[in-house]
Amino acid sequence: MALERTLSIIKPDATRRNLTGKINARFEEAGLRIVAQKRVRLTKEQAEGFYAVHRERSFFGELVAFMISGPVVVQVLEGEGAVAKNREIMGATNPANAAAGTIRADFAESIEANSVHGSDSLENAAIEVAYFFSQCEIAG
Ligand code: RTP
Ligand code: MG
Repeated sequence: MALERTLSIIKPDATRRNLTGKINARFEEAGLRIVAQKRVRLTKEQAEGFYAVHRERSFFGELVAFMISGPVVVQVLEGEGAVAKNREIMGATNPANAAAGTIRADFAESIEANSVHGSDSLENAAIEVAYFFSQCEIAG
């Protein structure tokens, strides 16, 4: 399997509950390396741009409001098959459907406040990493 990079976001529900370290430990235990990381407050425009694929969905306004409701930690995870591996350890979008032992099963509050984002394909990972990080901010 190839070495990949994927974009991860620790969402406001998780930063509010001080879960950054616990979530980062899950990544590291799974063999993913945090090669870039910053804690930021997204602007409305940044959140809308990031989730633009969902702009026609009924939950778009609420999703954007949630993502700007507190600080987030945006990060680049690197590892063998990092995109799929991260999706696996995150668990399903709705924590009620997330497999036992996944981040969302253990930490998410709801389908919206579900603690983490992870890129869903290698192609989107490259776009999402570039949305938040320049090359010189990533140290692999
Ligand atoms: P993400 O993009 O954040 O990694 O999550 P995902 O792929 O598992 O889910 P996606 O379908 O891309 O949805 C993006 C985020 O929108 C919120 N959501 N709310 N109220 C709802 O029915 C609903 N559905 C989705 C969640 O925060 C989800 O992660
Ligand atoms: Mg998604």
